[in-house]
Amino acid sequence: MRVRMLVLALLLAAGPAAAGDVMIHVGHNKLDPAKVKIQAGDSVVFHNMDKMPGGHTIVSEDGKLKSPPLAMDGKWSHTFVMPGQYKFHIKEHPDAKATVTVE
Ligand SMILES: [Cu+2]
Repeated sequence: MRVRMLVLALLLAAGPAAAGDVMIHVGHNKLDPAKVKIQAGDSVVFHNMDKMPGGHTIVSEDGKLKSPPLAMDGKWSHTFVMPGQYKFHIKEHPDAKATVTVE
């Protein structure tokens, strides 16, 4: 009984990583996956996997969204409330692009 409650407490402590959230891995010249589809209200987490002097910065094509510079293992999360297509690239690697489709 006591063990079961502990397990439940640990599950709750794992936090509100909502079911619809997706992760995009950030690397040198790479956003992976390059295309993700989510529902309005879901979040996308950009997770930097590579060490880069000055960090990796995620920017939207229209310039409206911008992460802080992400150090190695740094994460940036954005919640998308409006349906649409959002294109991103890595500031330091402009050819590394990703598209977030919000339904
Ligand atoms: Cu890099």
